[in-house]
Amino acid sequence: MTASTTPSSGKQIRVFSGIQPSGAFTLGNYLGAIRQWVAGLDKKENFFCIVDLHTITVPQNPQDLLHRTRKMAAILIACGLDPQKCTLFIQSHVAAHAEGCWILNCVTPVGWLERMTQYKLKAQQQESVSTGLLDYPVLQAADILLYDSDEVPVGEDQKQHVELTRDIAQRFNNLYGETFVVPEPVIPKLGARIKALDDPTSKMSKSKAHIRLHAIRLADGPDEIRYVIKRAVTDPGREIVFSDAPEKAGVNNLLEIYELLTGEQRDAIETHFSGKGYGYLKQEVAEVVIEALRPIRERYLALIADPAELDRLLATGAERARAVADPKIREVKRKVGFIVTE
Ligand code: ATP
Ligand code: LTN
Repeated sequence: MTASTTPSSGKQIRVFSGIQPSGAFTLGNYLGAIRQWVAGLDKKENFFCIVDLHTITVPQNPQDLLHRTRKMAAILIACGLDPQKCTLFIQSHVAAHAEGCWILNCVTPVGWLERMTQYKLKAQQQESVSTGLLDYPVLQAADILLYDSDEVPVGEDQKQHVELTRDIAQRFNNLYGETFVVPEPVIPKLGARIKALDDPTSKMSKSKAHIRLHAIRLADGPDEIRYVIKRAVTDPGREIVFSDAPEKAGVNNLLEIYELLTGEQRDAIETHFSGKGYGYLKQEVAEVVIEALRPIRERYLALIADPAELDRLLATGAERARAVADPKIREVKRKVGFIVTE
């Protein structure tokens, strides 16, 4: 495998992405994000962060958060993020993220944050909106910019935050001189938005994965997967075709999952299901999902059984992340006029 390099500097392309330990990892996270992360492992220099600081922007139970953070690490490794080939770490283990966020806050107009779609959506769902929830995209900008990241692979829903990161980087560079690489969002053409099984008009979401019929969770066993897919919302029609029509969203979602996991062409898939009923489609999709998740689930169960080893892997990841983020935050502090002693 040849390494990918940037045209301007010839250095290896650096990739950064993050995921919240906000619930049970879903098939949407896997197909929309993690598969792409794994695919880039041998070609680029990769940093992947479990963003616990982002997660507390909405209320969390501390014990649950702790377990979910370890589980997230185990699942990411089980999906193929080999800690030998990438830097996998927990955001709160690298203090520069919070420090960077503060400094970037001071160059970010509040109006930019009030416009963010995710903020508006999540704020509506809260009784009381924390300052952290509004500030969420600035912390995300700090994550990305501290590593001089060239590419940020994310699902469609995060494009606006990466664009805001670009605006913040450019503003800082204009105010204080060239400091940050302006990153590009990288969004998969397929799988960017896997829909909820209980409501195909909305996205499948980790934080709603406790609702049984909402999502496939990556650690689900075969019986649960069959149960949930069998009850996926479809439409009263019969046609099994890829379609953008709103009423076909449920069938289209199942077909996209099938397409992503089998790698078959769309016309071949439509021929395969032609004349068949939705019951048959659901059975077939369930079997494909079960087979795809089986090895991931087995690796996950082995990893989660050894929390001390997981913590060791994460400590090594944090050390490697600090080796990049700490010199960068010192550069940023010097630029804004702070006395930097080390
Ligand atoms: P939450 O429900 O807490 O917002 P989430 O499931 O949306 O969680 P995130 O941690 O916000 O997950 O995102 C992790 C990655 O997974 C991001 O790159 C995001 O774009 C991607 N992703 C999340 N949901 C989907 C989905 N339904 N389809 C495709 N990609 C998704
Ligand atoms: N907001 C993102 C998670 C996230 C992230 C990042 C993604 C936090 N920091 C940096 C990419 C780069 C989400 O909810 N998916």
